[in-house]
Amino acid sequence: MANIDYSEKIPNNVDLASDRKLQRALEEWQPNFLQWWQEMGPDGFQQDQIYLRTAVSVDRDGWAHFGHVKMPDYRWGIFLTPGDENRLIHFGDHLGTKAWDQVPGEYRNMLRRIIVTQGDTEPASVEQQRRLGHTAPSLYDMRNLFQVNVEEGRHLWAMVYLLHKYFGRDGREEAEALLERRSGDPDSPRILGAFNEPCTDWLSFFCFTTFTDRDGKYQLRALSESGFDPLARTTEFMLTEEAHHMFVGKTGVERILQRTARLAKGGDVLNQGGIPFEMVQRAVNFWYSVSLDLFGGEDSSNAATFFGAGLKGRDREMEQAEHSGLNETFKLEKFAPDGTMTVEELPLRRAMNEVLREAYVKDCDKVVKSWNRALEAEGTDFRLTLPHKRFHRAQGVYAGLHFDPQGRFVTPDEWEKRKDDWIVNDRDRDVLANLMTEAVVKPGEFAGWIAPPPRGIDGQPLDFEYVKFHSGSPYAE
Ligand code: BYC
Ligand code: FE
Ligand code: FE
Repeated sequence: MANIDYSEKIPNNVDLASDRKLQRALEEWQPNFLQWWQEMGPDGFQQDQIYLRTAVSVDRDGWAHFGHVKMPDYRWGIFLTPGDENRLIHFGDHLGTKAWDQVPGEYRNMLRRIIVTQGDTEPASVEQQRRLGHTAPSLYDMRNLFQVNVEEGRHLWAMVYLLHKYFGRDGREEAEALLERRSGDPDSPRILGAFNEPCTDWLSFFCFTTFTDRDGKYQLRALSESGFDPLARTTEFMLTEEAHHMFVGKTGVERILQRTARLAKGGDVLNQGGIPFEMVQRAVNFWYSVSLDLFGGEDSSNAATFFGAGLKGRDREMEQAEHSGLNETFKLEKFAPDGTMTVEELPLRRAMNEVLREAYVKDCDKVVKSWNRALEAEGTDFRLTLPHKRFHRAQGVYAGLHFDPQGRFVTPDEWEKRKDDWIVNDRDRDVLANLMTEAVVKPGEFAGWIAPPPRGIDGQPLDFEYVKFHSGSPYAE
């Protein structure tokens, strides 16, 4: 069933109406979600009409419908890519056996944990971004922010559906807990590191959607290989939404670089209200490195178990030469506290986090190359680089040690001396806060620190009213 039924209270293509108990449970969760959205979703814009796209079908063409809606009226629902009844598990210990449409008892806790961890990141990102509307550089950008936010809300629905449908009472409890943890809260933080980092300026937002949402792409790809078929089908559809989030990030950073390049020709960038290249590099270094941490440890028994069990595969598992993961090893470079390096040979299964991270690194590398082409087209000499994967790590074998952006071992003293050159520092945060003090809300206008995009959304012109403010809004004319 590819089409989505919007006459239902909870839009879905999973025939929810045929399972009354599940439908009731989700309808009980719905008001709690909406309450969370009011409290922790975009602050101050809930009554405005945003030009959003909504899924109308999970088919390849035409799943998007655009129109002005108030965010709380967005039709969050449950969409799965259609299944293949004969699908087989194609990696790990159960290779060649039929994919599961129920949770296998022996993997129940593991699967729940994966789903909860995935689910936790979605509301976390909305919380991190909740005040950014007030400093949006244009209506176009404000609309993109809110589009990302409502879709992350939908990703939460996707995981909550799985918890409710397949995990009984503890699934329902986990679904409640997903609305209770808070990004950055010392007592009840979100599960993964990057999702507790403040994201209070638009340079951070664009780096986050470039690098952190891209971790989402790779984690979702690995889960879309899962032998647990409902997880594979739900993550498959989430991936189609993810593409827009990364588009927002990549083009956002690119437009900052273009603006900076143009300003640099006229003198000091900062004095002219632009964002210096070095500051962009420090933001890239920060968000890229905290996103690398999201792949977990290089040597991980969890990763080995997930792969062996057939719960989480590699990127494009079908294209791998061998699917048991038992016949190969992985060479991992390790460092002693004095900086001596040794190479350890790991069974491949234990290195699955690192294998996925490597695919991610290659993808990030392409993004940076494309930014550099944009810089070249502007006729400037500055080039961005990705820091080494050992740089500024808090998870895995490089955590607790220090490396420079080239990956060379440095002492703690050296790190202390240089870190403000390498990652966003307090001065950068002040500068950005001073540049971004208010939203630019006149259609077609853009803040001075960013270039306009080449075209609008859904074929609309740049001066389209992407956000229509309600009459009581401080932004209404
Ligand atoms: N921060 O064996 P290890 C997205 C924990 S993003 C804090 O090395 P494992 C999105 C780990 O939990 C995609 N803790 O790692 C993007 C474990 O804890 P326990 C999200 C961390 O388990 C933008 C311990 O360290 N999806 O969708 O193999 C906007 C040792 O773990 C971190 C997923 O993550 C960290 N960075 O792998 C919106 C997919 N890293 O057991 C949305 C589901 C590790 O000692 N999750 N730890 O208590 C997973 O597959 C795995 O949980 C991980 C970790 C890959 C995250
Ligand atoms: Fe997401
Ligand atoms: Fe996303």
